[in-house]
Amino acid sequence: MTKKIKPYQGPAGGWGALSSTTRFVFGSKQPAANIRNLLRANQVKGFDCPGCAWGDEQGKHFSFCENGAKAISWEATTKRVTPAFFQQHSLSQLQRQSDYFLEYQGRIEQPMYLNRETDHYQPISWDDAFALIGRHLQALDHPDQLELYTSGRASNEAAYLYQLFGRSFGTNNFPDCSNLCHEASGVALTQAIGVGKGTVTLHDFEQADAIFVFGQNPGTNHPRMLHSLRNAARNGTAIVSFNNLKERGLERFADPQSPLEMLTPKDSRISSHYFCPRLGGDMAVVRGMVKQLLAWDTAALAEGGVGLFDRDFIATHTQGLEDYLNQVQATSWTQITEQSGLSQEQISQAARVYADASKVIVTWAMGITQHKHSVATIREITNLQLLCGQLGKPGAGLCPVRGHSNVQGNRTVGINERPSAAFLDQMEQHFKHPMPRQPGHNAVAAIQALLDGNAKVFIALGGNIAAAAPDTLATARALANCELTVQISTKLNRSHIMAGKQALILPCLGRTEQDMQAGVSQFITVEDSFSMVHASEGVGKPNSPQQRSETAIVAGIAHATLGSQPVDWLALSQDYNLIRDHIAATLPGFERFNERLMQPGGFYLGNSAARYQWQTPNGKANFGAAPLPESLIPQAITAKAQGLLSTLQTLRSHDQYNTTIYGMDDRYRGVYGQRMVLFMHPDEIKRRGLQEGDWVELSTVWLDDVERKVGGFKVVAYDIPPGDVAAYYPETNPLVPLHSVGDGSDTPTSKSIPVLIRKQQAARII
Ligand SMILES: Nc1nc2c(c(=O)[nH]1)N[C@H]1C(S)=C(S)[C@@H](COP(=O)(O)OP(=O)(O)OC[C@H]3O[C@@H](n4cnc5c(=O)[nH]c(N)nc54)[C@H](O)[C@@H]3O)O[C@H]1N2
Ligand SMILES: Nc1nc2c(c(=O)[nH]1)N[C@H]1C(S)=C(S)[C@@H](COP(=O)(O)OP(=O)(O)OC[C@H]3O[C@@H](n4cnc5c(=O)[nH]c(N)nc54)[C@H](O)[C@@H]3O)O[C@H]1N2
Ligand SMILES: [Mo]
Repeated sequence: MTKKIKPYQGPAGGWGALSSTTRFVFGSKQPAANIRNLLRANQVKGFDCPGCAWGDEQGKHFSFCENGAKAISWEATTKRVTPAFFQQHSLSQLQRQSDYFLEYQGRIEQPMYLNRETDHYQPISWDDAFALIGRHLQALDHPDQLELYTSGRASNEAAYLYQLFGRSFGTNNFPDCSNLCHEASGVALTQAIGVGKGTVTLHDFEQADAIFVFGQNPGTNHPRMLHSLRNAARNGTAIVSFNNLKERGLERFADPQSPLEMLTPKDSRISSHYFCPRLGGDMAVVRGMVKQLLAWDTAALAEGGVGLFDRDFIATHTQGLEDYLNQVQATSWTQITEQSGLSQEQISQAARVYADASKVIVTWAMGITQHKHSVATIREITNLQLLCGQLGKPGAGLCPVRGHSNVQGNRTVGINERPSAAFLDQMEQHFKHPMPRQPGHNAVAAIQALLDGNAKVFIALGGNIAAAAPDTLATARALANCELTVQISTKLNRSHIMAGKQALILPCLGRTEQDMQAGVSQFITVEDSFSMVHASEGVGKPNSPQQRSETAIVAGIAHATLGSQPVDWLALSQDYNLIRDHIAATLPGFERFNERLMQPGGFYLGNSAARYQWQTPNGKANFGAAPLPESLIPQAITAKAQGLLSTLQTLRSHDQYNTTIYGMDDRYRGVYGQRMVLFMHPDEIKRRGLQEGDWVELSTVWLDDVERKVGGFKVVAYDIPPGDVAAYYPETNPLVPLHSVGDGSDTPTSKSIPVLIRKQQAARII
């Protein structure tokens, strides 16, 4: 593997994407199976691509992208992690291997139990594994000593059964990947508009006059979104991007599925305007836009015009305008420009585009949600949209672009540590079983509970908490403290290695594989970012006859723990229609669930805010009137730092899916054959007496005295605001303090970590 840095010149997509897709699909041992799989991705009959949560365009013959192809081919490998593999590799040996090595070994073949005496995983039967879990859970002093983690790939059916199991057992401890991801969006939108989801549908993207994209890298993480953006750009829609980095996918894109575009990539522009604010500067950007709009509105009114704001909408639907506008007036341009890193002129330019558009969509992702003031930032974005009535009409609205393909569905069906009383009442009535009322643990609280010894058993329905969670060393200690850790997984990962005193790996089927129960092929359902619920049915032959569906595994655990209370778990796992009937009986919007799934493309769950029904305590859409944060990095930290502080964002490369590393390239950022790089502005490199290519170590400055340090990063000069730096996740997770979290969301602040950078003599991983 050659390591090099070579800036990328072409559009996103294009020949690079085509050749990478081809390499992935044909380079594996089973190209025919990969092609068959890809042709069934995101089709009416077929499976939902496990890549991302972007919506499906109906009627398209191909509906996958380069990174979807990677996700599908990666899952559909013929390679297997067998008992012989575990005999060869002790746990201590596996601990020294990279994340790439672990996942690359293939699919886990059969259930495995960690024998601490031999330091090796060894086979265990399904029945014995379930019985072991049942014994542990029955021995707990309190149901809240159990933590039930979920990653957003789980189906609605598996997730529903999982939450029913947890609640029937007596706990609301449902930490999940959302807590590390879009939690702030859910919190802010629920406060403001009464529903924690986006208000737009895919169709709205065709009708918008302007689309504002904040803190998101769709070229890598939601490549199918580029089709929507490209089509919109061609139709004259203004696309205004705010990103700390110049991401190629937001600049230019050529559709690898269009021969014409590939040969004549003339009109590949995506963004009409591209601004690079400082990390965490977006709240100030939006505040500035509103300040400018307010000035224009006031001037227009003074001249006898109608003004810019939608006064009818505001009067009928909202509360809190006056406090908010007072807050806007009290915010100075000096503070706005300092905090955002953009000039007043740049912000006014963005405001002009906004004012000129009659229909505006705002989208965002992790660049917005993983900061201390993320909830306030999303409230600010919502304020902007409310002021101009940009919600609930075609071509306008709010669009948090979700991560995992079914993360939104998991939440909808009850993976929530703070369920509503109405949901619990309904569950209680339907299942005639008491449901716990005390709030449960989110991801950070669960890790803390494990550290404190207040929780003892950790079960994970997918994901890789050991690598995905912040403060890697603390998380490792938390997992090691467990009496039992259980990982329901497709592939080997860090969480199997950073295990509890006793540990199980339970291998499951993936989304792409056929799931036979009682002789009948089952389908599952998922919900995308646009609240579309649809069926997904795997087509591939399972990689091993020993792997079971997630639903069957959850049912097995529940049966071993609770017998047949309050439902016959095993019967439900034999026929997923029965689970959907329970969903229909307990969740609003799922009436006649099985029947409505028969519509091609599924059905729209609806969004109350898009219908102007505000499910907030005061029955209105609410403006938020938070001041800008005093400073982006807490002053106590700046005071404590002895040296030149930088703000680090931790982000994804083009060749990874969260903690799954497919390869060592990040093509659009010009990085090849390596991941241990630190992107820095050339002036910053100089200011620190460094040079490109130097090796550095990073250490976090935080309020406690814990040393958080990683080393072996190579300095790469990059177009990034001075003072901000960027490096890949999960290598940098040891730097994120467990309790450095978003206000009101508890999401780790993975996009703004105060760090010191020191030169190292040679590359050395600490
Ligand atoms: N191929 C692939 N697809 C994926 C994933 C994957 O890992 N690989 N992950 C899935 C998941 S779970 C998720 S949540 C999504 C993640 O999708 P993204 O949110 O696109 O993921 P990140 O790589 O974290 O990128 C954050 C982007 O925000 C920018 N940014 C960071 N901080 C700021 C800021 O303060 N302000 C502004 N304006 N910009 C900022 C960064 O430069 C970067 O472009 O993708 C999903 N899809
Ligand atoms: N520093 C930093 N940390 C972050 C982030 C960041 O930007 N920076 N992003 C955060 C975000 S947005 C998220 S969503 C989390 C992700 O956190 P997780 O969802 O916990 O992690 P993933 O890497 O997506 O999980 C990958 C593992 O899932 C298993 N898997 C894959 N497919 C399936 C399946 O179909 N079923 C089951 N049961 N298992 C399967 C495989 O074993 C694989 O190893 O990470 C968060 N952590
Ligand atoms: Mo995510």
